[in-house]
Amino acid sequence: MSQPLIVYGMHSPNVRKVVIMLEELELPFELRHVAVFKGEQFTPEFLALNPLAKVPVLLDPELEEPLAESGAILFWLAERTGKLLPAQGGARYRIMQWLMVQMAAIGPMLGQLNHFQLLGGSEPYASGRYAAQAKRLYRLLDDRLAQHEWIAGNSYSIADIAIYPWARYLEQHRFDPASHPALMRWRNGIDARPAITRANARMDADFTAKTNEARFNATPADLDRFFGRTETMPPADFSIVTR
Ligand SMILES: N[C@@H](CCC(=O)N[C@@H](CS)C(=O)NCC(=O)O)C(=O)O
Repeated sequence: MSQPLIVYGMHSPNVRKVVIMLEELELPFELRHVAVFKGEQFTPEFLALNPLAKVPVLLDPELEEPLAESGAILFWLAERTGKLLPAQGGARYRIMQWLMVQMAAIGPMLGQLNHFQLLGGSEPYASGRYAAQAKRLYRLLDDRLAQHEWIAGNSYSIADIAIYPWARYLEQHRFDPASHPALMRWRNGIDARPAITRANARMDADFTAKTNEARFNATPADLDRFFGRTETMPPADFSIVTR
């Protein structure tokens, strides 16, 4: 393959999944930073890549159009190369199950916990709710990994790659690693993979400083837009639900 793949992204767990996958597959790729804290995802140029205005987005010469959603990107790259996802059989669908758990539950719930616990949202109801969801999800992972070497069974797969960047938040989310020994065994095993070292280096070199700079230079209006805080929000009395 001559032309490198291009990944639009930032320093974030959903982007890290794709960078890890590309390093595992040893495919050549370029990274392009999107300053989401400054609203670059809402420019017409970026919306043409992903109308949902989120990173990551993959440009691959083998696809006619840009591909968004990290789970779809992992799925595509696995199918494109025939690696990290069997072509058929029960193991394939077990991997899909855990990929969906990541996309539907782990990412959204831990992402909300990041917002309300780590980024300074001050809503006790919200941070309590998402901490409870996170507790349930970290417990699910630890229990699963106590029974299986890898999340979907006997082989390292795109399900492990999808979950790993989010599982790195365990301590920041104030859960005890000692209470999650199987999760820690699995996480340490992934940490030791050469592709992870390379992916971390690429993330640090191409994204970390730029994302921090965008975040610290964001105006209050930029942050309101990024966090979806607007003056038109209904009051938090749930009346909209009953209307
Ligand atoms: N389900 C999506 C989530 C992507 C996502 O939430 N991306 C964040 C960064 S991690 C983003 O681009 N946020 C910008 C925004 O929502 O305006 C995926 O897994 O790709």
